[in-house]
Amino acid sequence: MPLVHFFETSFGRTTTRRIVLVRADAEGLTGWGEVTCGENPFYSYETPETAWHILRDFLIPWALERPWLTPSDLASRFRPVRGHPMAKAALENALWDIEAQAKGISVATLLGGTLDEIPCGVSIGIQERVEDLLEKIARETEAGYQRIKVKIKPGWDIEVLERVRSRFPSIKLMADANSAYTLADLPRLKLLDHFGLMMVEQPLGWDDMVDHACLQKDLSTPICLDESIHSAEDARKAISLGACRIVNVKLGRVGGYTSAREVHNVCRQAGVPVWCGGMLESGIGRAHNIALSSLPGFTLPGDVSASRRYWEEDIIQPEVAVTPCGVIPVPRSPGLGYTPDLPRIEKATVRKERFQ
Ligand code: OSB
Ligand code: MG
Repeated sequence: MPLVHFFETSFGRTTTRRIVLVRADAEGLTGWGEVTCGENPFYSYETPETAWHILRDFLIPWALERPWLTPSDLASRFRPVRGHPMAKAALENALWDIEAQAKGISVATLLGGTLDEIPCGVSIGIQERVEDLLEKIARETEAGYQRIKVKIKPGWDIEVLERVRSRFPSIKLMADANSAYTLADLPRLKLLDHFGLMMVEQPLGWDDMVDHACLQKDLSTPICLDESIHSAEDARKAISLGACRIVNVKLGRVGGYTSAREVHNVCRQAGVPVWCGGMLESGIGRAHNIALSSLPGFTLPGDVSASRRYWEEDIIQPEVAVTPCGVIPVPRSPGLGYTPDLPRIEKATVRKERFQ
């Protein structure tokens, strides 16, 4: 699926998404999940090909074995596979969709979600020119989005943030470095404290907590961890080390709803706010993100935004839309609350495999 606009981070530019969807049929009901990995092993090691392999050769055969009673039981059964959280999440989440439909409730309700609407922010990638970024921030702010996240990397950071702040002195602003710095950049990173940022996301190593704890001691801007958090245990360790004051929860990165809810619970207990990140999802993954964001600890605006920011034509009906106040209402109809558009999905499909 081609993106409406390229999306660039410190690890590269994405123009077209290759998305693996999981469709599960059980007892006359159909559930959907999305593998949220990137096309290349840059954000994490997973790719559509590794996910296909892990799903086909391990997770799907295990899911077809009985008995299992709940989606969370299946998550436990997946535990012997080390890593590959995005492959696991796609299948587990499809089963939450089915379970919710079977009970006649929404996925949000099944999960224990309490929020009726979720506050939305946007993530704006690295642009060719600072003027393009300022233009985009103006547009998204006017559309009602409650906070702006900009991507930074060495060479696109302090000067860019200075321009953004001088044009938009009072917007809620944050920066995401996707691991583009090391502690050797400490003097430069300390300059981030001048911009009144809500937080800086994952400035250091993608698998690091120790250096982030070191950095947080010298930084008044809160650090938010993304890449480093894969489980509730990771969240507990990061919080106890002082490696972050905020956590970005992504369903794919933590391996599905069961784990995402545990991460949420650990953070909530510790008084650490969480928000839901994004992975340039199609409508299927986006709908799951909305359900997750209804949990009570999701108090900060996340990266879940309108379908039209990504796609000419999304693969769900209705498309995800954001109100002028910058919120998405949480659907309470059975399942995801958005209907997969089968002809659209069929049209975009290049490979299919079926298991019985
Ligand atoms: O680090 O949050 C990130 C997109 C792809 C990979 C990693 C990240 C992102 C985003 C975009 O920031 C979030 C979105 O708009 O879906
Ligand atoms: Mg991030």
